[in-house]
Amino acid sequence: MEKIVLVGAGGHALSVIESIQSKEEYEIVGITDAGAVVGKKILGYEVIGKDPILKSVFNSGVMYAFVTVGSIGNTSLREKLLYMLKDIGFTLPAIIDPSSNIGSDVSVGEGVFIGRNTVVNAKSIIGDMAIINTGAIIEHSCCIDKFTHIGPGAVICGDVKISARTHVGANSTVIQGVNIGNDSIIGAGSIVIRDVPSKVVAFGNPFKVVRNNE
Ligand code: JB3
Repeated sequence: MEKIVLVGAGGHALSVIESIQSKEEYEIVGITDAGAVVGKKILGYEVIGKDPILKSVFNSGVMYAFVTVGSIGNTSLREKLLYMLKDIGFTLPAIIDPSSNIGSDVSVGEGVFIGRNTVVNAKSIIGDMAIINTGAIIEHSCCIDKFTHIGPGAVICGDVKISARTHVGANSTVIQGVNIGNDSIIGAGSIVIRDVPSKVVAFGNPFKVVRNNE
């Protein structure tokens, strides 16, 4: 097994750790966190310190790292942590839960998390650092751009394009062929039946744009 260090010891880490544990691919050597007490255990794995220790973790031979801080509408911390880890030299793999069902000719970028009981159908592209959370469905030929988070149970129908850093809330449905712009937030339980511009907050059935997300 390859050694991996996790960055962030909150709620999202719980989801990712369970997926890593379900496969014999990576051995977790510890978790860095900005606030948690060193020595605290998260599902059996120790908080080993704050991010400045990551250089020494890399120098000790750990080549893999994963950002286990999530995002709900603001991806700036995940972006900052990705660039910090790459500067040190870490490789960020995709963590794909073994219960997920991934179709043919699907492309998955670096640092992506695909959680439990998800489906990603043929010819979809999942961009770097995207989160496809528990039970989400990404139908065929979708493009989910970098840092975008598809929340638990969301259904993204075929040929949908969702641009960078957008958040689609839990249990939302996006019908086929729709384009959603970058840096937008679709509230939980929304029904998206036409294109959504960039940098807006929208929710409802059918959704309405309620404000800018600048
Ligand atoms: O909804 C679902 C299924 N998951 C949510 C996920 C997507 O987002 C989850 O329920 C949470 O609401 C949220 O999880 P996340 O991002 O882990 O948030 P939280 O539980 O608040 O934990 C964030 C952790 O990151 C805290 O322990 C912080 O101390 C830590 N943190 C903040 N800044 C940091 C940094 N850790 C490191 N290593 N470096 C930082 O710069």
